[in-house]
Formats: sequence, structure tokens, C-alpha cells
Amino acid sequence: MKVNSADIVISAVRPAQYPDTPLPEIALAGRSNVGKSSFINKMLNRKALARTSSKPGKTQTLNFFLINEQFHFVDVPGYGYAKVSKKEREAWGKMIETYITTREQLKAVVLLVDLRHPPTADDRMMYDFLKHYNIPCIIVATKADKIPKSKWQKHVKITKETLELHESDPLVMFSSETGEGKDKAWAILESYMR
Ligand SMILES: Nc1nc2c(ncn2[C@@H]2O[C@H](COP(=O)(O)OP(=O)(O)OP(=O)(O)O)[C@@H](O)[C@H]2O)c(=O)[nH]1
Ligand SMILES: [Mg+2]
Repeated sequence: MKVNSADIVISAVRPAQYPDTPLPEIALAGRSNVGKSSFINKMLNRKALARTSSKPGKTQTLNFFLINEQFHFVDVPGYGYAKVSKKEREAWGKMIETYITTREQLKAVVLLVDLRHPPTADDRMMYDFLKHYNIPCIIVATKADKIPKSKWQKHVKITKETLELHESDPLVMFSSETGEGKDKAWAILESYMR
């Protein structure tokens, strides 16, 4: 996809604030600090449109980005960050659950996992949750630049086995540093926007 325009539309915390358009949406999900915001920036060739940080917990609202007046990326707060209060965690959980289970414009969720480590219990829960609601999901195994190529297949195998990934769910090896996997990710995402 050639990205001609990309702008933040709104940071929403409740449905009334979601953009009032029928355009398709692709949301990002994954542990805090896994690289969701970095993924958006890399896909859009923008350095800092989605705010990133080496400290987990950077994204705290549902951030809608409008691309080419054609679709939205929705950046979502990460899960599994120990330092937020229980109350805050529950509020985020509700916000994300409400969005994913009620939003008709949502066409697919990109579930990011860290290629270096086996998916966590939270990752599995998120994957099972998406399957339960029949939301198409694309697994993006990111930070691939941090392990040698010779070890990628071993890590992919562990990722697939730990998630019990269905054959039909695509997995893309990705790096926001090198751009690895970007073209493949676009091809898959575009197939969900029709
Ligand atoms: N080496 C490497 N670092 C990455 C990659 N993707 C993200 N990072 C780094 O990981 C850190 C977290 O990235 P973010 O994109 O802010 O992560 P996030 O998932 O949006 O985090 P939250 O908003 O807290 O949920 C930053 O320091 C990024 O530079 C990658 O592919 N390779
Ligand atoms: Mg983020």
C-alpha cells in the first residue's frame, strides 16, 4: 500500500467517541512494550505518529489513525504491564473488550508477540478471546532483528505451538527496525479491507 496520508483522528475511551464512519478498521493488540505503536509507524513510514516508549504503558487510549481516507489503524493499550493499578487495568480491559466485541468496522486484529520469547499466558488469552469472537487475527512476531535469522524458524515453531495457532491464521515475522515483513503484512492487511 502506498501511504499518502496518515493522521490521528481521535484518542477515544468510550464508544461515543469512536469515529462516525463506515471505514474498515484494523486494531493492534499485544503486551505492553511489544511494539504495537512502532508497528504502526513502520507500516506508515512515519517516525513518531503513534507515540512509542521504551517504558511500557505508553499507549493508554484507543488511538484512531486515518490512512489515505480509506481505513483506520487503532492503536490499543498493551496488557500485562505490572505497574498499573488493578483498577486501571480493569478499566483498560473493559475499554478494549467493548471495542473488540462491539465495533462492526473492525475487520481484523493484529496480535503482536515478541519473537524472542514464547507467548505469555496473557498472549494466549488474547488469542483465545479473538477466536471466541470470530475476529480474524494476524500474528505479527516482532523484534525479529534481535535474533539471528538462523534461529527464526525455531522461534516461530515455539510461537505457533504455544499459542496453538490455527493453520489458517497468518504469521508474519516483523521488525520495526529493519522493515522485515512489512510488505507481507500490508498484503495480508489489504486482503481484510475489502
Ligand atoms: N529492536 C527492536 N525494537 C523494537 C521493535 N519494535 C519496538 N521496539 C522497541 O520497543 C519499545 C516499545 O515499543 P512501542 O511501540 O512503544 O510498544 P507498544 O506495544 O506500543 O507499548 P505500549 O504502548 O506500552 O503498549 C520501544 O523502545 C521500541 O523502540 C523492533 O521490531 N525491534
Ligand atoms: Mg503503544
